[in-house]
Amino acid sequence: MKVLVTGAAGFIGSNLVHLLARERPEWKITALDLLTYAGNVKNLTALLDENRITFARVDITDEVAIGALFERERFDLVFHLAAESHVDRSIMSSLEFVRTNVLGTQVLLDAALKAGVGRFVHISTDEVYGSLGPTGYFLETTPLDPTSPYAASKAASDLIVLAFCKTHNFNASVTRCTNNYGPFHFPEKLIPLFITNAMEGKKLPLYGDGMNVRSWLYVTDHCDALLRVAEKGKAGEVYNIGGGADAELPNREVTFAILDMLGKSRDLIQPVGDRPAHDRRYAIDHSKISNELGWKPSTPFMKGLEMTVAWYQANRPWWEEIKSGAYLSYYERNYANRG
Ligand code: NAD
Ligand code: TDX
Repeated sequence: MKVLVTGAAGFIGSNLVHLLARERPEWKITALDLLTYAGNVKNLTALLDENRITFARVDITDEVAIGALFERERFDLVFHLAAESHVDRSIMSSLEFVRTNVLGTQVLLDAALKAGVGRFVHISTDEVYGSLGPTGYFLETTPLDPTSPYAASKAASDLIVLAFCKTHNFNASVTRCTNNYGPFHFPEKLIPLFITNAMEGKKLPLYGDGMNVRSWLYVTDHCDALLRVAEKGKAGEVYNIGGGADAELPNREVTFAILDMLGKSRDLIQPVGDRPAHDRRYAIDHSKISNELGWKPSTPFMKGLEMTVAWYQANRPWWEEIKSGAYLSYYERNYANRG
C-alpha cells in the first residue's frame, strides 16, 4: 500500500505519520511538506533516521511537481493535511490561505484523479460551520458559515473535494475536527503558546473575556479517527470528529489548568483585545463516526493536557528554536495592538 501524507511535517501530519508507521508498518509512506514556518522536519527525525518513510519537499500548488510525483508513485491512499492553519495569521493576510488551502487542494485532486488514486481523505475543521451559541452541536448537515478567511478557505476546499466525488465518482471523504492539542503543536496556538510562555515566565495573552469555548481533542485520537475514515469511510461522506463532553471548555478554564499544572501564578494571565469576529463556541456531534466507524475519543482532557505539558517540558530545545527569529516578528505584529 503506497500512502501519501501532505502537511506531514506539521503538527497533526507528523503525529499521523508516527501513528501510521506504528499501526500499519507494512505501508510505504511518503511524507510531503513544503516546510513553511509551520513545518519542521525534526518532527519526523526518528522515522527518517530509520528509513521508515520517504520525505518530499514539495509545494502542493506546484502542479508540475505534484503531477510528476503522483505519476511516478501511483499512491493508493492520500491523507491531505497541508494547509495554512492559523486563524490570526489569516486575519493579518489571507492570500497564502486561499493559495494553499483552495488552489493546493484542487491541484492535488487533479493529480490524484489523473493518477487513479484509490482513496483520498481531506482533513478539514469544524470552523467551517461558524460559531455556536451556548447550546447545540455541529452536525455534518449544519450549513457552512465560516467566519475567518482561514475557515472560508477550508470550506471552499471541502466543497471542491465533495464536487469531485459527485462529478468524477472520486473516492474521497472529508473530516471535520475540533481543536487538537498534543506533541509537536506549533507554539502560536493557544495551548502550546500558553504552556511555553508560562514556562518562560511570560504573559499569557487571553483574548476578550476568555469565555470563548473550544472542544479539545488529543491529537492521536484524531489520527486514529483519520485511519478509520481512510479504511472504512464512504466516498462523498463528511465525518465530524471531536472531543468528549469533558473537553468542551472556556479558554480561561484551559488557561487555569495549564498554570496549575506548571505551578505558576494566575497573575501571568494578561487579558488583551479580542480577535476580530472571534467565534464564540465550537462543539461537535460525533455520533456519525461513532455509530458507523466505531470511533470515539479516548483521552480525557486533563490527562491529555498533563501529557502535553510533560512533552513541552521534556522538549524545550524543540520549541525554543521555533520561538525566535521570524516567530518573534509575527508575535510582535499579532499582539502589538491588542491593548
Ligand atoms: P500546521 O500548520 O501545524 O501544519 C500544516 C503543514 O502544512 C506545515 O507543515 C506546512 O509546512 C505545510 N504546508 C503549508 N503550505 C504548504 C504547501 N503549499 N505545500 C505543502 N505543504 C504545505 O497545521 P495542523 O494543525 O497540523 O493542521 C493540519 C490540518 O488539519 C490542516 O488542514 C488544518 O486545517 C486541519 N485541522 C487542524 C486542527 C487543529 O486544531 N490544529 C483542527 C481541525 C483541522
Ligand atoms: O493568544 C491567544 N489567545 C487566545 O485567547 C490565542 C492564540 C488564542 N486565543 C483563543 C482564541 C480561541 O478562542 O484561544 C482559542 C483557541 O485559539 P487557537 O489556538 O488559535 O485555535 P482556533 O482559532 O480555535 O483554531 C484551531 O482549531 C481549529 C486551529 O488553529 C485550526 O487550525 C483548527 O482548524
